[in-house]
Amino acid sequence: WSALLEEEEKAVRMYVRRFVDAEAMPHIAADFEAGHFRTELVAGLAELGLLGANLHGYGCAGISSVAYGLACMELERCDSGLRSFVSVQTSLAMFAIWKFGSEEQKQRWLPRMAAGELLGCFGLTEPEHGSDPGGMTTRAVRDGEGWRLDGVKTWITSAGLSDLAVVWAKTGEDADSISGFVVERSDAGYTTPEIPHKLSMRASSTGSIHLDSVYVPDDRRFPDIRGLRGPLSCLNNARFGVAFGVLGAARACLERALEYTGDRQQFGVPIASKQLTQAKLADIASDIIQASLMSLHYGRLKDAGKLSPIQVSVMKRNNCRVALNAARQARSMMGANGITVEYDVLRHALNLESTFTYEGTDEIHTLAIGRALTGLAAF
Ligand code: TGC
Ligand code: FAD
Repeated sequence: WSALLEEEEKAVRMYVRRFVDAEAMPHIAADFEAGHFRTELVAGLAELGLLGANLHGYGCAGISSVAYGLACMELERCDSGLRSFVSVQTSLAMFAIWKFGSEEQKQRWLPRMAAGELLGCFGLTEPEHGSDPGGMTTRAVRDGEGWRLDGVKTWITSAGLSDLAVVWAKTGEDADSISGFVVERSDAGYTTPEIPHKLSMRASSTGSIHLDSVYVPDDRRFPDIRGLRGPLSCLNNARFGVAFGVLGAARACLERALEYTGDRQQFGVPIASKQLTQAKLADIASDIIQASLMSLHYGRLKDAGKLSPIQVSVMKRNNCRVALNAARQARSMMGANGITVEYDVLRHALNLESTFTYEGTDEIHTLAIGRALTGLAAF
C-alpha cells in the first residue's frame, strides 16, 4: 500500500521510524518492565512536530491526517504507550483547546504544548461512568468570577505527567450542561495519583484526577461548547489515531513472527515451513493489508472533511481486533519464548487489551454501528 502514499507521507513515516528506532526501541523492554514512561522522549517528539501534528496554526506542524496516522503507526510499532502519549497530547488535550477554546486560550496554551513545554491530559472517564460519560457526576458550580470543580476522573493517560488537564464537568443536572475546563497543575485541590499494578500500558503513565473544590476562573472554561458533543468530537480524532496506531503494533508482531518461525526448527525443519504456521501468518498479513487500505481511505476522507463518526467506529473496532489477534497469534507461534518481554509480542498483546477498551470499548463501537444500521439504540 506504500505505492498509494504521497511523498510527504512517506517522509513523515521515515523520520518517525528513525527517531523511534534510535531513541525508543532500545529502552522499551526495560521501560515496560519497570513501569516507566520515558519523559526524555518528549523533546524529540516535539522537535519532529508530532505534538499537535495535524492541527493548523499555533506552532503546530499541520501535516495531513494520513501522515499523522502513519506517525501513530510508527510510534506504536514500538509501544502503544508511546503512541498513547502523543494521541492524548495531540488529539485530546490540544484538539479540545484548538477546537473549542477562545482565541486567548489557544494562544495561551497551544504553542507551548506543541513545543513539549506543557503537557496535557483529558479527563472524561469517572470511576462509575466509563462507557456512559453522560452520567458523569463531576460538577462545576458558579463561584464569583469562576467555578468550583468537585469530582474524580480516572484511568487518565498522562495525568501524572501533565501541566494541565482538560476536564469535562456538569454545571447542571443534565448531560446538556457538560462544559470543558482547563485545570492547571498548580490549582489548589488538584491531585493526580498514579494507578499502580497495571499489566498493560506499563510504559505509559496512567492516573486519576481528584478535584477537591478546585477554583477555576471563567477564562479557563471553553466558551461555547455544551453537552456530550464536546468530548465526543475530541474522541473522533483520538480514535482515528488509535486505529492507525494499532496497525503498527500488528506489523511489529508479524515481523517478529516471520523472523522467529523462519529460524526456529522443530522436527528438523523451520516451523515456518508448516502449513498451520503459514495459515496464521497469511491471516495476519491479509488482515493488516485490508485494515491498512481501509485506514488510508478513511484518512483521505478525513483530510477532505468527510469522515463520519460511524466510519471512525468501524475503523477503531476493526483495527483493534486485527491487532490484538495478530499479537496473540504471533505469541502462539513463538511458543514459550513468546511470553518473555525480550520477544515483544506479549507486551504488544497486553497493551492492545487496553486499546480494545479505551476510546470506546469494542462493544460500544459495535452498538454504535448497530444503531447506525438499524436506527435502534441498544446501549
Ligand atoms: P448520544 O445521544 O449518541 O450523543 C450525545 C451528543 O453527542 C453527539 N455525538 C457525537 N459527536 C461527535 N462525535 C461523536 N462520535 C459523537 N457521538 C455522539 C451527538 O450528536 C449528540 O449531540 P447533540 O448536540 O445532539 O446533543 O449519546 P449517548 O449518551 O447515547 O452515548 C453514545 C455513546 C455510548 C456512543 C458515547 O457515550 C460513547 O462514545 N461512549 C464511549 C466513551 C468513550 O469512548 N470514552 C473514552 C474516554 S477518553 C479515552 O479513552 C482516552 S484513551 C487515550 C489514549 O491513551 O490513547
Ligand atoms: P465499563 O463502561 O464499565 O464497561 C465494562 C464492560 O461492559 C465493557 O466490556 C463494556 O463494553 C461493557 N458495556 C458497557 N456498557 C455496555 C452496553 N450498553 N452494552 C453492552 N456492553 C456494555 N479515559 C479518559 O477519559 N481519558 C484518558 O486519557 C483515558 N486513558 C485510558 C488509558 C488506559 C490504559 C485505559 C485502560 C483506559 C483509559 N481511559 C481514559 C478510560 C477508558 O476510556 C474507559 O476504560 C472506557 O471508556 C470503558 O469504561 P470502563 O472501563 O468504565 O468500562
